[in-house]
Amino acid sequence: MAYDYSECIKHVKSWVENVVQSQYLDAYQAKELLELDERTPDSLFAEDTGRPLIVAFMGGTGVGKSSLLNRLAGQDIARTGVERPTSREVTLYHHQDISVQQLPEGLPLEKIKISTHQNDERKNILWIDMPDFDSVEQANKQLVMEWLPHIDVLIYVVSPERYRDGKAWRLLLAEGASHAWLFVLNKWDQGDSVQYEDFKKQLAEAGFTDPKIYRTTCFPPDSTDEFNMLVQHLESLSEQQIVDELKQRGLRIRAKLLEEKLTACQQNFDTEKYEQLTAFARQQWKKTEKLFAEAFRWPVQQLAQSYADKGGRKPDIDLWDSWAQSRLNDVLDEIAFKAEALKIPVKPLKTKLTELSQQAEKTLVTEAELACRKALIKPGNRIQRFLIILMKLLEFILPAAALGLVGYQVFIGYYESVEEGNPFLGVNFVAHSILLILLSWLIPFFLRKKLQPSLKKTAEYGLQKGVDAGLKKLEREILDVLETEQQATRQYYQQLEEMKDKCRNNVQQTNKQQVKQLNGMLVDNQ
Ligand SMILES: Nc1nc2c(ncn2[C@@H]2O[C@H](COP(=O)(O)OP(=O)(O)O)[C@@H](O)[C@H]2O)c(=O)[nH]1
Ligand SMILES: [Mg+2]
Repeated sequence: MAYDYSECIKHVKSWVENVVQSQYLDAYQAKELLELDERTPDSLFAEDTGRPLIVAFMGGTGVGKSSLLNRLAGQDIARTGVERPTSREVTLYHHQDISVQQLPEGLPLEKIKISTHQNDERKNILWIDMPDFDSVEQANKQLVMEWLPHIDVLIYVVSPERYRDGKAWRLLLAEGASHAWLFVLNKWDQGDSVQYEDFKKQLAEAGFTDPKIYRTTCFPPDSTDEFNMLVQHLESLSEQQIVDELKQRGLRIRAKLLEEKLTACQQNFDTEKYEQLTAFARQQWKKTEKLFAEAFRWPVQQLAQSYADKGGRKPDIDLWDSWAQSRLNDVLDEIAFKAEALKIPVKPLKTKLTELSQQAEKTLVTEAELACRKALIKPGNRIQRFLIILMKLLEFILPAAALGLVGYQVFIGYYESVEEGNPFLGVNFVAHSILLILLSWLIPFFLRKKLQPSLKKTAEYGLQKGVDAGLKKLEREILDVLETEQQATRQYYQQLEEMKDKCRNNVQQTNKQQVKQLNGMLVDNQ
């Protein structure tokens, strides 16, 4: 499967930009990923098939890079030190059939000089003479850095007196593993074998165990030097197979770097920290809830009294005051501070907690009012309500039973007085009957009145219940915010994992046989 590295990088970058925008990453954390390089040697060409090997001369001022290219071309295509103390331009030298369609972005065209040739034997190599890397001009360094990702083989040119030049040497150490390298010890007419051996030793320390060093003399030209061997070596590398292998190697290195950076980025999305934050939030809320429960007792009583005074209509007293708002903000701030200490993305969390804080009064007051209304409609608790209904029934049943009993006695008394001639019911009976009927009604009536809660008590009971429910709801909302944040974090972590997988799966594995021809040119065998 073709590995489209630049597509992958573009995808990563647009992902990072989105995450930065949604504030789950800050600019500093995103820097590494945003600075990823999309450039490859292939990106110089529009077509993906059959490109030349891209070879560049690199090194300090005056070591003879331009002279080497001119010697190769058989004509003066690059300016040498005689004309200009430092080269400020890049010279491209390639076959006329090759076209570099996509020059590095942002490079001024006047900084590029292109010379073409018609030698078909050298069709597969594109040569680049880089500007002097160690010159005082910052722009030169920038030019080299812009070109570097597009190069397959770097020819590190030194002279006997400057073979471990400062800036260029540091670049070799930094970029060593990312390219294939050949070395030229130019101005060999001024050199000796001690310098050659020492240079070799320095390269071994830099990671090149068996470096390919070519000793050349360009001025005056010496046809017996190793220049032709250098050219032959490069020509042998220009077979499509090797170019492809170099290309794959470059991609593997880039993919590995990308994977490392994606892994490093995953550290910003640690979901386990949310468990700690949630535990902390619960603990803090417990304290706040206790404080609120005590603090709301007084306004609840006041409010209940007002309800009673207004005969159950809604009074103009606020349950939620600035004190309550401040306490809530305090606990939310503490949660945000903790998140910051745990290195959890705090900005989106703060935004959500602020929204919650702005809605808190409404949440609590709505719950309190609702519960109060319910209580006013259905006063008292269940047992009270049951007993009240029972008393209401007894108020009817007991007097009815007493009446029945009295009626029966009247009927029996009348019958017996007629049958047996007994005297009829007396005044005593009448007084007792009235008392019985009265008491059978009065007792349940009195008990019902006693059981019936007052308007104030009913309102207070409802409001208290509502405040408790409101506080529980606020706690739920806080925990919901944390859960949402945890989910978002988990999602970002997984997206990074998917990007890593994609990048890993698309890279072809090393073909050791092909790498053999690159022996001595690579720092490691990636
Ligand atoms: N003695 C000697 N001088 C050389 C040799 N190669 C190049 N030069 C001179 O070194 C100077 C700098 O060469 P140039 O190619 O411009 O170096 P660049 O800055 O690396 O491109 C010029 O004056 C060349 O004539 C060489 O092999 N031997
Ligand atoms: Mg030059």
